[in-house]
Amino acid sequence: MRVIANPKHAEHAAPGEWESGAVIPCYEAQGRLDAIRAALDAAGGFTFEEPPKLSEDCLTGVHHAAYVAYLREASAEAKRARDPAAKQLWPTVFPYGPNPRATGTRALRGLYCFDTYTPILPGTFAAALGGASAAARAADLVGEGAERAVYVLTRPPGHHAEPDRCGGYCYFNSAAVAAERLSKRGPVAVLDLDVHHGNGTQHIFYSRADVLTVSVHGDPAALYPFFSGFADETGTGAGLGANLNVPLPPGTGVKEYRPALARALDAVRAFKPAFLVFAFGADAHESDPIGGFKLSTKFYAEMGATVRELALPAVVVQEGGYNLDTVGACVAEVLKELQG
Ligand code: Q9C
Ligand code: ZN
Repeated sequence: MRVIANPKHAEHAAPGEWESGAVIPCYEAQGRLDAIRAALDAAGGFTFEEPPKLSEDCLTGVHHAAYVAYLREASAEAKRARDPAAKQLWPTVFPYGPNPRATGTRALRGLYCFDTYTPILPGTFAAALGGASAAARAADLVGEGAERAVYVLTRPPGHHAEPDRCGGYCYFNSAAVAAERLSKRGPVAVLDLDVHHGNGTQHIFYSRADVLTVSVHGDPAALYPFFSGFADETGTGAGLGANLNVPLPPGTGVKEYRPALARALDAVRAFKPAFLVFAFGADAHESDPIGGFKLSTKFYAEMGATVRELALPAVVVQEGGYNLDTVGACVAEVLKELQG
């Protein structure tokens, strides 16, 4: 299988993350990508390449131009700064009140971000654009029919990124970039099996009838991103009926996940898409430090085989998965079976 790797991922590495008043090591670390790559190397049958060019054009239709410009300029500002504190831009205050006015830099930090997990660092823009560009390349290869399945090896992840906000370690929504690109050629289904709800992807396509978004995830009453991912979110306007959320309780294991996955795949089949975008996270694995689900490594092979039964040309985009000792095996199992 061809793997399009984000050449710039290492330029983004958060020094820590803020949790309940303390700074802890950031789960979304550079080593994640190295671990996945090592596992695919060991498995064999994967070839690695970079996207031919990095271009902001692929973000059109996915992210607002003002947000893209903000992320570009804020990253450049962090790069120019000499004071170490000014090399990390963290939001502290978020919009409030009936008429929030964001003019100064501190307001903009909160305007374009929805949580405290997602700082802007000197290399954030380049790393995020590298992932989006890799996803665009993969979509073109699959869309042209040159490949049946292509894997996008990238970090930071993307599925929490909203049209005009970063959050959840995500800046540009690479899966949405692939889906938007493919949607020019036919209807697309996005299947999101990261343990967290793909709020950004849902939002980006919420009113569109030509892109189905389906997500199986931890119940947002108990798990990040908390504010969306509920079962009654089904789309709006022309997109009504083209969004499916399957929330599952904390502690979900294979027995409960299997029928939820079957339901998600039935919805994909019923939509009759021409293409699949598979937003894949390994953070539903039993060893994941933040997911709270209990899927086994063996089940990841079953997941790949089940998705393969859809028989759809597919772009697989890497999302979460935070145990450096197991994330590689999960990815390798899924991709080996998906490939057949
Ligand atoms: N105590 C993705 O998996 N919350 N994002 C972490 C840890 C943020 C996850 C809390 C989780 C974001 C792409
Ligand atoms: Zn996740």
